[in-house]
Amino acid sequence: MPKAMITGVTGQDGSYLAELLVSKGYEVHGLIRKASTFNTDRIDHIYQDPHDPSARLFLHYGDLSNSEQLANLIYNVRPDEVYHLGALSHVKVSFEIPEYTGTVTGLGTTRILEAIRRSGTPARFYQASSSEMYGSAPAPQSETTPFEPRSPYAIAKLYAFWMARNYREAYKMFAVNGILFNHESPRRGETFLSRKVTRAVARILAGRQKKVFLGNLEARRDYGYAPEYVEAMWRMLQLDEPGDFVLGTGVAPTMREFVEEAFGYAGLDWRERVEIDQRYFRPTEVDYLQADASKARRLLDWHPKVTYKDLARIMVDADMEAVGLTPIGEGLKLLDRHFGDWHRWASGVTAVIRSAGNGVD
Ligand code: NAP
Ligand code: G4F
Repeated sequence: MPKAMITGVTGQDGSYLAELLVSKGYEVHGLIRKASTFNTDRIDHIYQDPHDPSARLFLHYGDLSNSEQLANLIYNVRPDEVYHLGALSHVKVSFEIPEYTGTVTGLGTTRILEAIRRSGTPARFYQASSSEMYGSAPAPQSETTPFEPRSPYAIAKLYAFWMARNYREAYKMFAVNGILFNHESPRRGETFLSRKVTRAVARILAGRQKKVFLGNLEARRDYGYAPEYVEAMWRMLQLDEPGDFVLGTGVAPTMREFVEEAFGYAGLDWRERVEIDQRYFRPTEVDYLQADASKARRLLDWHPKVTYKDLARIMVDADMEAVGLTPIGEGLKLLDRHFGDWHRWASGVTAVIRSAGNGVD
């Protein structure tokens, strides 16, 4: 049975990836942080008591800021594949805690790479690189576009990108960079734009909230559906040779267009419900991210199906269900049509959203 280790297993992508790998017959080991509140909501539905012989997901406490724990874990588990998804992933927050961002999002990658190297395990390594690294580089961006990062987060990710490349070249490690453009889902954290908006739509419909405060709505993001992206992460580690891959849909709406779509789907006029608040603007913004994912189409046979309009419907439906409303239903039909069972997340997502409580913005 192949063994995988996932850092960031409690996050959006980590939870979908854990599901995918368990469904493919992997034994999955996830790194989780010790918190005083429950932080495993997104994976509770696939977690079983480790004493159960059919258990396939095992969780280990650790932190990306501590190399000793990481080294022990990799030495003891000896995974075949390591998916390094853990990071401080919020761009706006990275401006507020730039040093911590460097330690976790940047140096965290070095700690894992070094733990693999020193353990002598021939593990394949996936680095969660980001389209944010392109910053102000003109769109569309591909694997050959020079990076022009515009945030502490992007700069930390760029350092990590080059560390993965360096270990590939220096130590012949099978290390890949997935340069992923924005991918969203009902499991997206509540403070990212897409989820903040779809959650607000549902809560407005339920009478729990009157309006939502947002920042710059003129930036463009290439929006895809997260489960499709984790499938491509796995494909990257099955290749004969390691490489770097851009993943995105090639379609980049403004955030205003996404807001319009989500509110419009629910029959609401967004102009009556959205207020612009300077607090949510960034000191430096990334204006235009649009993927040229032709390499992934060619070498990974990767063809994402979900558009940003579909995404608005899927996420509004899920958030409506979470607040106890009957979903409008187009999003659920889209998932059925495109994917069938795996992406229906019947047990998982609803529970996650229900337990998410009020959150913050
Ligand atoms: P996410 O939902 O924010 O998940 C981040 C994960 O990292 C969580 O499990 C979090 O744990 C964990 N983490 C944070 N700090 C940690 C620390 N000090 N030690 C150990 N674990 C820590 O992010 P995501 O959207 O799934 O993204 C996954 C990865 O892809 C991230 O590296 C992100 O930067 C990158 N990425 C994301 C996108 C996107 O559009 N989603 C695009 C490009 C790249 P807690 O649950 O305890 O907070
Ligand atoms: O949803 P966002 O915070 O995502 P952002 O900054 O694009 O970063 C995400 O995608 C990256 C890939 O390019 C990942 F690497 C990163 O980890 C993360 O997953 O913001 C999207 C856009 C920005 O232009 C932001 O300025 O929406 C704008 N925005 C407007 N109002 C807002 C808000 N963003 C947030 N989070 N909250 C607002 O109220």
